Amino acid sequence: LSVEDLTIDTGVQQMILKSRDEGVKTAFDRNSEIGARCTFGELGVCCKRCLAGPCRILPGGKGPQTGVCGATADQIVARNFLEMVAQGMAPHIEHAREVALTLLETAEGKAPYEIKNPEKLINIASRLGLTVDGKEIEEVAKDVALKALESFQQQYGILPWLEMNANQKTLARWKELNIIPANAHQELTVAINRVTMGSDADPVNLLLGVMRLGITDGYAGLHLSTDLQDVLFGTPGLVKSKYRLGVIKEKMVNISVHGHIPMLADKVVEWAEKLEDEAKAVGAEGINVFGICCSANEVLMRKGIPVATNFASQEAPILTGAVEAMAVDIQCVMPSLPTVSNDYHTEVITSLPYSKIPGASHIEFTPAKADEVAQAVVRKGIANFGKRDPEKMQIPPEIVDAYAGFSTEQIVEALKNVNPEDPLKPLVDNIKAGNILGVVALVGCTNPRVKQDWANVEMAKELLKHNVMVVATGCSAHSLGKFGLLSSEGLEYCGDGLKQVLTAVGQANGMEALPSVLHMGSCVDNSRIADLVSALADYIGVEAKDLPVAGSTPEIMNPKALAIGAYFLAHGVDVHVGIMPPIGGSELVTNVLTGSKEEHELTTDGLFGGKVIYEKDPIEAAHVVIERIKQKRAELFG
Ligand code: BF8
Repeated sequence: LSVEDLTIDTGVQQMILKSRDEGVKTAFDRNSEIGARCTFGELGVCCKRCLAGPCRILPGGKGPQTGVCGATADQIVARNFLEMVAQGMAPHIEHAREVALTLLETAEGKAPYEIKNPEKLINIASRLGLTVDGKEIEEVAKDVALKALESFQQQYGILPWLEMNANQKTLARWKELNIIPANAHQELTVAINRVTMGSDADPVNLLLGVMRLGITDGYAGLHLSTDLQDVLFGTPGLVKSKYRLGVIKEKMVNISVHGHIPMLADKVVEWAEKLEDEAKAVGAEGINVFGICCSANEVLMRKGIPVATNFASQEAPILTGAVEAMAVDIQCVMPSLPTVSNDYHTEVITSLPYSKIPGASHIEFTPAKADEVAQAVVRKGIANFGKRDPEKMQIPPEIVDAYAGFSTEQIVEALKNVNPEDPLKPLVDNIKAGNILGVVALVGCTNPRVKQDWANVEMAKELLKHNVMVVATGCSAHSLGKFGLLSSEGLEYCGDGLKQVLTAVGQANGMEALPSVLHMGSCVDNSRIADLVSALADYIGVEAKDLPVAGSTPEIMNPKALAIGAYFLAHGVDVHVGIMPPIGGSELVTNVLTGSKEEHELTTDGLFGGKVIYEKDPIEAAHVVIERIKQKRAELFG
């Protein structure tokens, strides 16, 4: 395939060509080499639950239609899907647990972080029903951290963050379906238990289990992480930054942060500033920290750190020959990075004891040792500056301006400048009037199976053109940032109604206009999108399922995005996927997830109010989503 077929990012195209010249393989090459995917795997009909198998069901009714134990395609597909969603949820709940422990250690004076947002901490404590009056802020932080840790241990009742946030009507529906989680670790163990050989064999019950995991993911993973990170690192506000590989600076020590959990990334940024003189002493002009994937989002949202690229092209920064160190933590980090860096001078540094990669250096991170580890990372970068091979250096020059930092709080602040007494009114009025047709959250990944950034960008443009307000997180937001959609440049793609609203709100805030798409953060920050949707639903007096809103993940890669999708779905919010999850081998499972309530009684649409929409063409997908939005508008506003 030509590079134009692999990615629309011209800088990445240049790096793929360079890698080929230099005999280095990237994910794009490996994707072509893998070729057509295994049909059984794609359809979800391969069962590896026991040593009597693996068994696989032949599609189309030919050959064996059950495994050795008698499991049917419906049962096999449902169990595999539940397991995949559990695998997607685990990283989020572990993320949240680690942040909660960091807050606890910070409160106890054992970890070198601050409580950057005491107001948010107090607000959370009060909503959790904890006493705050007369307490030192550290004491409140400790109480909140301990309450957060109950999300992983309490045996009965409701997840604390769920109880604190959920809409009562939605909660009642979940109670009726018996899918209220009490503790995230238990949910994970139960999920694995129910899919083991000889356990849950009821496909519909298994799919209800998927929704239960989605709820767990949203409240014990996403909400908990975002809330406690805001307490520790500050709630994001409007920042201006830059995108694309051109953010790598020829004359500076370049250090990349990559992964997800912000504890190390935040400290690397801090120590890069503090150790600037040491970089100058080796002949560099300074230290330039940039990000990849969701670590990028965390430090972009709070500190305006620039972003080089997203998941599919994470090897590209190394190929520039100008990156001294890449500090990684966990999730979405390709194990190929140290192999690629063999041919360049980049030092890939892993930091967690349960996430090592052969060929990488390893500096073990704990919150207590955060300063020490971050200094070591930055000093490794400085030490590697002199090891550059000028012959191999090539930095694609393109840079694009972008705005980020649109936390729910920031959005409400911006709206307050339009209507101080009733900030949500202008937004709701414009939705009612049709200037804004609806809201779509463009979330998730890039995936070498899809031309990088293309589906994300085309989907966004088509939605904007039809006056759909777009908010974004994760690597999707990065795709949009690279192509000017996170700035007012993107207004040219917006329909008139949306353009007017974005301009009016922007001008009320001293900007030319708001960006065409609002960047709301990392993948755990999908909680922010949920908060915004809940606020709108509460304002109108309905549930999330009744609103003209949807989620879309055109270039989905990681099962984490499926867990987030299940979270949206449990709230009755449609989820568009550009790549079909492995459920096609079961008509029943496919129907439950993608069918409309009018067509089948027992669907997520019927039970929850939202469904999965599969469409790989982004323009087609935008129109399917728009039709559903129109349908929900008609039901809501008549
Ligand atoms: O959590 S969007 S490729 S980096 S999984 Fe991974 Fe997907 Fe990127 Fe962030 Ni989310």
